[in-house]
Amino acid sequence: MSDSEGHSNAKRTSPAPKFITLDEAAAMKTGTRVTFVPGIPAVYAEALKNICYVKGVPLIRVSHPHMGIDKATGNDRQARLYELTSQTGLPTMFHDEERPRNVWSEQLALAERIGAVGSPSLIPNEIELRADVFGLCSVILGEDGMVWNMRILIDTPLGRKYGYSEEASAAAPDKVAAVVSLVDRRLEEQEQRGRRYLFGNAITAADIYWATMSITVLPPPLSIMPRTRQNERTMEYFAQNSKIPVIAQALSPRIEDHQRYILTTYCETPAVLGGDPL
Ligand SMILES: N[C@@H](CCC(=O)N[C@@H](CS)C(=O)NCC(=O)O)C(=O)O
Repeated sequence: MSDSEGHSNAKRTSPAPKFITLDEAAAMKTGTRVTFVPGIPAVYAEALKNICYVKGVPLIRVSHPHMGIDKATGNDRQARLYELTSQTGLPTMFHDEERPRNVWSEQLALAERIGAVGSPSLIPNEIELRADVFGLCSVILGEDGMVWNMRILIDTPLGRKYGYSEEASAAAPDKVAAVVSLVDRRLEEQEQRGRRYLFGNAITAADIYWATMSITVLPPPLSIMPRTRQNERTMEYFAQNSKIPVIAQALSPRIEDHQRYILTTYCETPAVLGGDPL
């Protein structure tokens, strides 16, 4: 889709979506089922939801089990997810009777394949552009990338899963800022050509992933990302990240404009999170 073409982000989802259980999702033989934590914009899940929205893929939401031990039973709360998928990452995606997918690149490829006829192509056919899109997505979503380093800014159980240590945490702000600056340079080059997208003259997966992941360092207004009882602390954490000096310095009006443009034009806004809206 070119700059000049309009795009509707008309609401299709109930503000109080239903979440089915993991067992219900696993038993289904048709449909696209994705795990979420109700009320929380966990960014990989949020990004996949946005990718599927752009592709016109209707999602069935599934409750992702929390990390840790269930106090009542003493069992690992994610044991069933592990049994089904040999991993515990959020989001896990089931489609029809295919194998579950839990890595963003595989989830993207699936969404591209099952997307509605006429939906934007998020993976460019042109091979150089495709390499550019996956290259940028890798430093945003991959190991030791922007989100990975955002997670180890502070010491949490999730951060420990991703190698939190005092040294790794001290290096993280520079690594996050380096990706923000890279995106800013890209947007500047595109701006000089009169383009609003990260690559070429049309939306790609890189725009959707970046606009969504950037909320971890640049929280959008409530009209885009509403507050829920479950996400208040997460959003405060994201707001704190935006004030870390090296990150604050890298964030530019261009980054903000792009985030707002992509989220309000292509994704469902206000984001539909479930949980308990405030
Ligand atoms: N596995 C995903 C990334 C998703 C991810 O890192 N999810 C985190 C939450 S932000 C998670 O669930 N980590 C815990 C786990 O994998 O058990 C990918 O590579 O695309």
